[in-house]
Amino acid sequence: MATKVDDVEEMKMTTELRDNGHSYDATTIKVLEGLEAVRRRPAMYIGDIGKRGLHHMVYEVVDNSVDEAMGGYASSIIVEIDKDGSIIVTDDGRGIPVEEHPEEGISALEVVMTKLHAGGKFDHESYKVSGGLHGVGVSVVNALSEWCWVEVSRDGVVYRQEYERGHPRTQVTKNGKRMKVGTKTCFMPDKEIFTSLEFKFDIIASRLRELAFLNKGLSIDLIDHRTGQKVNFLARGGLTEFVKYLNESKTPIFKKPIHFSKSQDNVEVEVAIQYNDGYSESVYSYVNNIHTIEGGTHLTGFRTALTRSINNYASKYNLVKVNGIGLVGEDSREGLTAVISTRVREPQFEGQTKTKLGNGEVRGIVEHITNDYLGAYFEENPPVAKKIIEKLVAAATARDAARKAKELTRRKTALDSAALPGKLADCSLRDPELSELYIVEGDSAGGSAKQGRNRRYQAILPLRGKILNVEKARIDKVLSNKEIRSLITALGCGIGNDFNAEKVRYHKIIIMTDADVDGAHIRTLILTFFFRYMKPLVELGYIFIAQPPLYRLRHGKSEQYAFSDEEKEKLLKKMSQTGVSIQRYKGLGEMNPEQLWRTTMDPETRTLLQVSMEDAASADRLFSILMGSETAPRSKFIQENAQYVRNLDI
Ligand code: 0RA
Repeated sequence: MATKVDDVEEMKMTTELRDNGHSYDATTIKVLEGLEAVRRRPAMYIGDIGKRGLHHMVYEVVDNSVDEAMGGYASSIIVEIDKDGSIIVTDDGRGIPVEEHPEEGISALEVVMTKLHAGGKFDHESYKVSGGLHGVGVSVVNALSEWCWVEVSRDGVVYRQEYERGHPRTQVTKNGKRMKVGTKTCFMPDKEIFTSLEFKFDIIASRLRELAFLNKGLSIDLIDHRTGQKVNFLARGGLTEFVKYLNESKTPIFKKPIHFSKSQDNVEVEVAIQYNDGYSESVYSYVNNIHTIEGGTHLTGFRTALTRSINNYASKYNLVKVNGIGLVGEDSREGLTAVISTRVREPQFEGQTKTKLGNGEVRGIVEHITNDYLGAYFEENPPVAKKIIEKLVAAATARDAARKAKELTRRKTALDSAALPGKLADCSLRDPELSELYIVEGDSAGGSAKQGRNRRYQAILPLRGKILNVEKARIDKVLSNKEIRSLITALGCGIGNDFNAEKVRYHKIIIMTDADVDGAHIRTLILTFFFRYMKPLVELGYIFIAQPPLYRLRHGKSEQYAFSDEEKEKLLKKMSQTGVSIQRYKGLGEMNPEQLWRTTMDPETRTLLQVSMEDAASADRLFSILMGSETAPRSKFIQENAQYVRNLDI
């Protein structure tokens, strides 16, 4: 999420830039062969040519080493960011084969590095991913690198080959002796391709941490030679540790996560579960180490089995006594933190972002394994079972109250604009793709925004004061909060089980708060709401943060705005410094409608930060640390991340 200050900086992008990776005129698309195709249309292979795509290059190389580890051949991966900004990935696996490839007549290493989709040809047994962002093959990374080299240590010899923009620059040569085995790949992303070349330690670290949790016992080091920063990830407990990590700032209702793993019909299933005393659900599902954002058959199987096992136990021992209300799926997930990791031979990915598992057979397998295990577990651990059921009965009772509150909101939503909140100044266009909603802090700034906006496509919703902290409230309380109700009604997409992203009335939802500590807090509160209750809007990239200026510099008739202290200094130098008057904006309310439009709302001149969610698990944990009730993890987090949170009020 764009809550970290450094990420926010990185996410400065105009609409134009964002579209860059995909703006290919259909008439220019030819059938291209080999790596030239990759260089002509990089976005097709790695998603985009910005920050995200750049980091996918690292993941792609690391994934190959992880595959080797999953096969049981490697136990350590070292990722280094070198001083020059290149990446080095070293593993202790068998080494990429170097002998002549029977069909191609060249070294297998050269085939792997220079031919598209050659990656999995040697190894039918492994769980390689077909399609999607990962699994495109290391040749794609090579093609998009200014230079690249690989060293393979096998049979006591080091083999080496170098490449330039995907083409071999040397033969595969023997380069000395080494007793160790493994593969070392180094690449420098091509500045002709990427709009940004700077690797972020934190972004790479998040993915490596996730991989370490998902691959029990695999040691992954990250070393940044630019700064000397180092970290090692190793999770001997696998998903158990993942769940504990996610629950770090929450209060679990039993100590040891429930953890099991089993295979059936070539599908491996691993699950860890721990309930906490909070209200939100944090369930993360993976297929072959890929986060399935949209879920799929494995997740459905898990959910069905969880609700069934709990209900079975509860009715067997007569534990559910709330007016005959049984526990439904929604109740069984309150305060649930769980990770489901599956390994599937030929995964079919579906959905808008190709992150939804479609394989039908997986559902029954996960359901069966989960039912079997949980049934036995509850019988053997009655105190845990009772604690869970006690909590969920409370949830079911609250569900009743929530249903009433929700119906109120829904009835209003169902009506047309007559039922929209009174404070909303709607736009006249009805096409969501062209419509923008500004969520504005305070009535006075809301007033300026209403006057300054382009009313054709910009709607304004002022929110008064701080909205409810949804991290600390159950859904019934969330839904009875006036400010949140206005927001839900204005958006028109419902909430909870009725949520439907297709109904959202605006595809740009822009949070505009003051550039001070309070503003940062309100922004985080609103983001927490979106993250917990309307996550797909975040995933679809509909949530933005407006960037109001911090200073106005005036010199005679010329007027300039600065959005950071550095920018102010630069402008001061340019404007000759004498006779420049500087105004520091403390709030949006100090700008008149004209100024607000020009600096913060006019698509021609404004900068919007798009809130992205590369790493949902980390964002989840971040929100519970920032907004939850435990203070110890919060102070620890602030001490450790002082540089990132200086603008957040916590
Ligand atoms: C296929 C076969 C063998 C090794 C690998 C793939 C391999 C690929 C990568 C990519 C990064 N690190 C890797 N390590 C190993 C070995 C076949 C054999 O030795 O018999």
